Amino acid sequence: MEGENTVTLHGMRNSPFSFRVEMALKIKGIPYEFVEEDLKNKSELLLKYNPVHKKIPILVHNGKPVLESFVIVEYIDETWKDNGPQLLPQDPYNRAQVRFWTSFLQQQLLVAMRQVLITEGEAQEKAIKEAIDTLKVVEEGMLEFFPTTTITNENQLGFLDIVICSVLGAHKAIEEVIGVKLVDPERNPLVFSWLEAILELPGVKEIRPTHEKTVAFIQFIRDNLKVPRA
Ligand SMILES: N[C@@H](CCC(=O)N[C@@H](CS)C(=O)NCC(=O)O)C(=O)O
Repeated sequence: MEGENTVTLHGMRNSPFSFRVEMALKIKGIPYEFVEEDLKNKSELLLKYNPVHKKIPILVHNGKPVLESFVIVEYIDETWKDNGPQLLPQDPYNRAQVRFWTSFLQQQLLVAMRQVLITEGEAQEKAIKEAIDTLKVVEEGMLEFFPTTTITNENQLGFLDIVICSVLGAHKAIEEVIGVKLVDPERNPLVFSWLEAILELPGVKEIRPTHEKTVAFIQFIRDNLKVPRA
C-alpha cells in the first residue's frame, strides 16, 4: 500500500539490524507495516529497494526506500521530530559522543560477539576473552550514559539504548548455546541492569522473538557459519 505517509519495514524478527529500526519506530510511536523477509528466498521488493547490498532492514516511506540501520534510525529521528523523544541528542558534542559509542558497539562489540559464535576450541576461548574485554571497555567508557533513573517506559530511550539492546539483546540465548556467560551481572553490573530494564519494557517485548526462537536462531548461526578448525 503506497500513499500519504505510509511506512513499511522489510525486516526479519531475529535480525539485530531490523530490530533497531523497529525499536525506533516503536519509541517514536509511528504506525508501520512489518514485512518479514525470507533471506533464503529474497522478495522482488527487497531486491528492487536494495539492489546494492540486497539486505534488510529496508524502511519504505511513501514508496521511497531508506537503507542501512543507523541511517534509517537517524532518518526516523529527523523525519518525525515531533513524535516521542528525540533519539539523538540536540547538542553536537553530545551527539558526537553517542555516535562514537554506537559505532564502537557496532564495530568492536558486535564483531567480538559474532566471533564467539562462529569459532570453536582455542579460537573460541580467545574470542570469549576478547568479548569480555570489550564489554569491560563498554562498562567503563559509557559510564556517563548509563541511566541514573530507572527506565520504566519507551519514552526514556534513545539511539544508544537501541544499539546496546540490538547488540546484546540475545546474550541469554548465546549463553544457553555456548554455555558461557558473556554479560555478567558481577563483571558488568551497569550494562546488565541497563539491558534488563530495556528488555522488560512492553513495547520492546512485543517486537522481540521469544527466548526459544532466539536460541534456535543462535544455534542456526553457529551451525551454519562455524569456521572449520585449523
Ligand atoms: N549494515 C547493515 C547490515 C544489515 C544486514 O547484515 N542484514 C542481514 C540480516 S541480519 C541481511 O539482510 N543479510 C542478507 C544477505 O547477506 O544476503 C545495516 O546496518 O542495516
